[in-house]
Amino acid sequence: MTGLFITLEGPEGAGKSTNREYLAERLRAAGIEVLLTREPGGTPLAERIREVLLAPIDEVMNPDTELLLVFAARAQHLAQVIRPALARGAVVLCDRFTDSTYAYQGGGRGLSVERIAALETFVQGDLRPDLTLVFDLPVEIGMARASARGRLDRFELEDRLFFDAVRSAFLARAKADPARYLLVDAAQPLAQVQRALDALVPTLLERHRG
Ligand code: T5A
Repeated sequence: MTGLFITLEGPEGAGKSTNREYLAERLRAAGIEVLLTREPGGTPLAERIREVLLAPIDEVMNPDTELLLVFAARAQHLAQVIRPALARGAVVLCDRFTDSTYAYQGGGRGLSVERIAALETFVQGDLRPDLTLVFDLPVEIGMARASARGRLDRFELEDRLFFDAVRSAFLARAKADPARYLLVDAAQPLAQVQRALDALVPTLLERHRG
């Protein structure tokens, strides 16, 4: 039995966490085991790496260091949580995954796609998400939502150019592979976003069964 691996992606404040919970409730109502998790993080050790990645520090983190930390956390998360859950047939809903690496370390930091792709293959083998929901919204709306929460993390302190590049990278990836990506207009009121997710549930149940 193999499960279904669904990732939720997009810039800060796009509603990934909110909608991950919503989608999980809908799928659980159909009697399916749903595992909710997130990156960076998802295991105690990977959560410690997350703290290193997100905490603002005086030292500039080298982009390669950042890239390796992200993939170190991912290797742990895959081994401890994601692969076992998929093997027992669960639906895994993961808040951010490797598309965030292409968007933040690739688009934002300017690291090459080839370098990221090499680590993706090294860490994941041939595992890729079955479906990726990209929650898209203008940078200023996302930042306003994130700022309303209070203290900003190391990424949220980046400038507008960084977040424009992040958004463009997500959009380019979604456009290049419409079979795997579904673009969600996350600037709409939450009720409308959730109606779009409701419409997706029968397809997800079908794919999980099939
Ligand atoms: N990172 C991560 C990398 O650089 N490389 C990687 O490979 C990976 C995996 C993680 C950081 O790590 C970086 C990227 C990130 O900067 P995070 O905390 O996991 O950080 O991610 P954030 O995007 O910062 O999390 P947020 O909580 O800001 O965003 P969400 O989850 O998209 O948004 P959510 O659901 O918490 O909603 C934010 C607020 O908006 C409201 C919600 O109620 C909430 O108050 N909201 C809406 N309001 C109006 N209309 C809607 N449609 C709304 N949807 C949500």
